[in-house]
Amino acid sequence: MKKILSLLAIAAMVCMAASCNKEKKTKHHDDGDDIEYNAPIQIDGNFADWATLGDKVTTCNSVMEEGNDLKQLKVYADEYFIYVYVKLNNTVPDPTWAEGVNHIVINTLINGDNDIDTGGYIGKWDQTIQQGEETISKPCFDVLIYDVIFDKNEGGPGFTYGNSYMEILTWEGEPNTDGWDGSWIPSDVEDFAVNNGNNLEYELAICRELYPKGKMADEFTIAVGATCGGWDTTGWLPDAETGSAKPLTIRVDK
Ligand SMILES: [Ca+2]
Ligand SMILES: [Ca+2]
Repeated sequence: MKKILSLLAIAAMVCMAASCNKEKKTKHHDDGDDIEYNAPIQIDGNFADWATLGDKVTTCNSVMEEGNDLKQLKVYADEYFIYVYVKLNNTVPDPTWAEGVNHIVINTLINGDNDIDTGGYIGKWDQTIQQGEETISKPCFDVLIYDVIFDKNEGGPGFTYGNSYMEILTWEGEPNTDGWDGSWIPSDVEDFAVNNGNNLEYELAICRELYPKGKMADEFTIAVGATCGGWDTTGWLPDAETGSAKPLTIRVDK
C-alpha cells in the first residue's frame, strides 16, 4: 500500500511539475477540491499588477543612501506561489554595475521551513539567538535561486538587461555554517521559478509545491542579494547597513 501511495505521489508531482509554470491552471486545494488558479501576478515584465495587491504585499526599502544596488523588495505569497519584486538601483548616472560588467546575479534566499536549525549561509541576514551572553548566528536559508542576467550589449556602455538563466542550490551542509555545500538542480528550473524584468525592475514567481526541500511552511523568511560581475555582494534587501538586518518574514495569504 505504501508503495502504491508513493507512486501516486510521484505521479502527482510529475503532473504538478508539468503545469506549475502556467499562469492559469487547475490546482488541488488542501481541502480536496480542485480550484481554478488565476495568478495575481503575471511574470511578464509589466509591474502594474503589483499595485492591485495593495497592502497584501510585504515591502522593504533600502535605508542606505548609496552603495546598494537594490532599492526595494516586495514579496507576496499565496498557497501556490511566492512572488518577488525587486527594484534595481540602475537609475543614477554611475551605478555600480555600469562599466565592465557582462552579467549581474539576483540571489533569492529562502528559509522555507522557517526553522532556524536547518540551512545555512552566514551572510547579511543572520537570525540570531541568545544563549547566556553568547549570540549565536542562525542564517538558516535552505534554498538559493541563483539568477544570472547577462548584459544584452556586452562590450557596449552601461548594462542592458538581457537573457538569463537560473539555477537552484539547496543547502546540504552542516546547519548554520558558511559556504554552500549544496547540490545544483539544473533540471526543472522553469517549473520551479520564472522571471522577467528590465534594467530597473525584476519579478520572479516561485512554485511552492515544487520547493526542493520539502513542504514549505505557511510562514517563512526570505532575502534577496545581488552580485555584479563577481562574487562580492553589491546589493541586498533587507539591507545590512547596521550589520544586523533580518530576512523578511512572509505569511502565506490564504
Ligand atoms: Ca507583472
Ligand atoms: Ca531553515
